[in-house]
Amino acid sequence: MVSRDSDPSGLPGTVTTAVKILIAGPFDVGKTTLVGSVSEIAPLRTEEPMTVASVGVDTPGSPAKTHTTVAMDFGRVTLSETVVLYMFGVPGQRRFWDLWRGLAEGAIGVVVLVDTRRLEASFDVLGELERHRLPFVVVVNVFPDTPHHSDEELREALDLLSETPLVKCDATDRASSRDALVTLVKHVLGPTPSAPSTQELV
Ligand SMILES: Nc1nc2c(ncn2[C@@H]2O[C@H](COP(=O)(O)OP(=O)(O)O)[C@@H](O)[C@H]2O)c(=O)[nH]1
Ligand SMILES: [Mg+2]
Repeated sequence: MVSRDSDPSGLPGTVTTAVKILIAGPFDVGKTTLVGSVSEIAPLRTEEPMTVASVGVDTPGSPAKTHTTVAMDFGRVTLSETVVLYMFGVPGQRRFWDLWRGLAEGAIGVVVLVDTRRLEASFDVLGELERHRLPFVVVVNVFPDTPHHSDEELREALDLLSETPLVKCDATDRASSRDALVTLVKHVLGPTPSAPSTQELV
């Protein structure tokens, strides 16, 4: 086994499987926050100050929003002794869809972050994923003033298939964000011999 000290990547030598996933969702939903809270490496961010050109085009959920992700967020999290997950946060704005088609190559699936205070902002992204037939899970990022909705209400409003997992998370919380990622890995890979066992991932 290669020790962390001698391996410049910082990965345990037991890691045999690398899994790539995308973190998608509308503008200001918490993608950069989620990648930042779970990543073991300093996340690569490509944030740029928002300019007057985005006024009326990008509508942030909070007036405090001053930066936007122009290319992607990138982070890494070790899920078990054998499995490492690479996360690519992709901007939700329609004008970046050509970019995320390229980023989706080799990805096992997508975590779609949703803000239930602006549910309609997620429709475009969900539609795009269905068109590309990429497996996804829907993760509601719960903000302090998020009203309560039952899972049934949310599933109906988002028109989700019964097999699409729907979970809630707090993107600022490491454990909660990690659970959301594990939901996707389990949904796509399941407990197959080459994939991490369910127990290993919890
Ligand atoms: N309270 C709370 N704030 C959050 C949460 N997730 C994101 N935020 C805030 O929401 C804003 C947008 O988040 P960001 O990650 O930049 O969104 P992105 O555009 O999807 O990358 C930031 O000001 C975050 O601090 C959360 O789970 N809880
Ligand atoms: Mg961002």
